[in-house]
Formats: sequence, structure tokens, C-alpha cells
Amino acid sequence: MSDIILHQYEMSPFSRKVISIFAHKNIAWHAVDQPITAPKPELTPLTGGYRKIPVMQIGAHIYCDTKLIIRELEKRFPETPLTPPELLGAAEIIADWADHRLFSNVAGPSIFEIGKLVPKEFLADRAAMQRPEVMAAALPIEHVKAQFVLDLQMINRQLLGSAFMLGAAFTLADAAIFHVLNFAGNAPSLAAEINQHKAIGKWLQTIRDMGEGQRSNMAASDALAIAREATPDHTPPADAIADDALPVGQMIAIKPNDYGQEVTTGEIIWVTAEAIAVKRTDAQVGDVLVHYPRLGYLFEDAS
Ligand SMILES: N[C@@H](CCC(=O)N[C@@H](CS)C(=O)NCC(=O)O)C(=O)O
Repeated sequence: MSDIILHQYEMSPFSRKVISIFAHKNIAWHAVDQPITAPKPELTPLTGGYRKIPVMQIGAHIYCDTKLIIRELEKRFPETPLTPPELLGAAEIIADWADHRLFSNVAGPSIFEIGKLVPKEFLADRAAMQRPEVMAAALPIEHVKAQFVLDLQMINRQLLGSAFMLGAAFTLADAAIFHVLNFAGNAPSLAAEINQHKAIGKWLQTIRDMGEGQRSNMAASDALAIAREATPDHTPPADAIADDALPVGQMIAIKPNDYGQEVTTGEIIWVTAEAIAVKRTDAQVGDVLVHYPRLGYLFEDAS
């Protein structure tokens, strides 16, 4: 039986990003359905607060954020590598652009157009996730759509010359742009713009045809039981560092620096230049090790 559990929901674009990696690597994994709005009482015992989707669980190890989840999959499943080392920097920069800038040009118009398909509390939940300054800076919807059209032109230019974003093979750059455009396709006016570009349509279909890896479903209660029965491994990775700002043993509060700023508090077990692992003890699941990337997260002393 596979150890990989993905806490996700069907409509979640960021889950689709990770699922395309499962497909590429043909990984066997379990899908646990989580609610599309807060509260998430069968997720937060694992994360300690973080409510974004997806979250990957392996035993009592909890991985937050797709950036980190994908790095972990690359380490654990090196047989079908995702991104060659000489393209990794470019792929990560493109992924960051897609996850934030491209996504923000898609999220507003999509939610506006698919609003009727989602429960009415969805819109209030998403509005509450935004920081006040983000809400205040909300841009006119027609402008955002026009920006999306320009984004599509850049993506298309790249795909006219190669099968995938960075050449002949699927990489992280494809996974990151794919999940956003695949989601955008739910909104009729954005789908119409995507359909203007044959190369993009063909590339989207190629990635859809890759499938989802070996997927099976799991109940959330079973995932919680797995965490409860497992003991997290505290051994630091080979690239662990000593960092005076994040000393091992200190209690630390972690939250995203963009939207959805729920806090996870735990004891630092190890840090690398790019990631951090903290230990939490939860009444439902016992000891868990929660892993975060450092890019995009704020850390505050909680001792
Ligand atoms: N930086 C995060 C972003 C994840 C994200 O924004 N996920 C969306 C769903 S696709 C989310 O959590 N929305 C709020 C929710 O599901 O409660 C990542 O890469 O994992």
C-alpha cells in the first residue's frame, strides 16, 4: 500500500498541480477529500492551523505548500526525474510566477463566473482569506481579464517552439502553468481566450492525458489514524544548517506571507536553507512533524 496521502478536493487547482507530478512519476497515492471552505476539522489536527489545499501526509510527516510537496516527491521518487538540474532555477521562477501572478489573473474572473456552481459561503470564505490591503487593491475585472490574455500570449509564444514550456519534456514549469490554465477553463470567457491558441490547447490535452498516477480514495478518519499510529522521524536531512534566526528547539509560529494566514506553532526540529520542520503534539494525532518551505512564509518567535 502506498504511503502517500494527498488532502485535496476536486476543484482545487493547486491539488491538480501535484496530481500532474503523480502522473509523471506514476506514483500510487491516496486522495482524502477535504472541505472547500474553513473550518477543516480533519485537516487542522495534522497541520496545526494551515488550511490551504493540498497538504501531503506521509505517516506522521505533514508537508504544506506545493513547492515543498513537489520537492519531497522529487527526493522520494527520483527514478522519473521531473526537472533536470540545469533547468530547475528557471522552472522554479516560472512556477512562482504561475502560482501567484498568473493565478491572480485567473482567480478573480473564474470565481466571478463559476460563482453559481459553488456554495454561497464559498465567496465569503475566500474574501475573508485575503489580507485587507489585497482586497483594497482589487482591480477591475475587465483589466484582469486583459492581463490574462497577455499572459496567454507569452505562454503560447513558448509553446509554438517546443512541446513543453522548457523543451521536449514535461517539467515543474508545465505543472505550474497547467494547473492554473486547467482551472481557468471552467470559466467560459477565459476558456474562450485559451481556445484562441491551438498550441496551448494541445499542450493542455497532453498533460490531461497523462492521467493522475495510481489514485485511490481514503477516508479522512483513516488518514488521521495513520498519523496517530506513526512516529515521525526527527533525523535532520544531510543539508540541514544551523541558523541563528531559527534555532533548533525554539517554539516558532509560521504563517503564509500572502493570503490564508492561519498559524502553525511548533518546536523547530531542523532547518535547511529552503525548508523547516517543526514538531507539534496534537490531542487527536499525537506527535507530527510539519514541514514548510521558507519561501513565502513568515516565522515569529513563539517561545
Ligand atoms: N502556496 C500554496 C497555495 C495553495 C492554495 O492557494 N490553495 C487553494 C486551493 S487550490 C486554497 O487553499 N484555497 C483555500 C482553501 O481551500 O481553503 C501552495 O502552493 O500550496
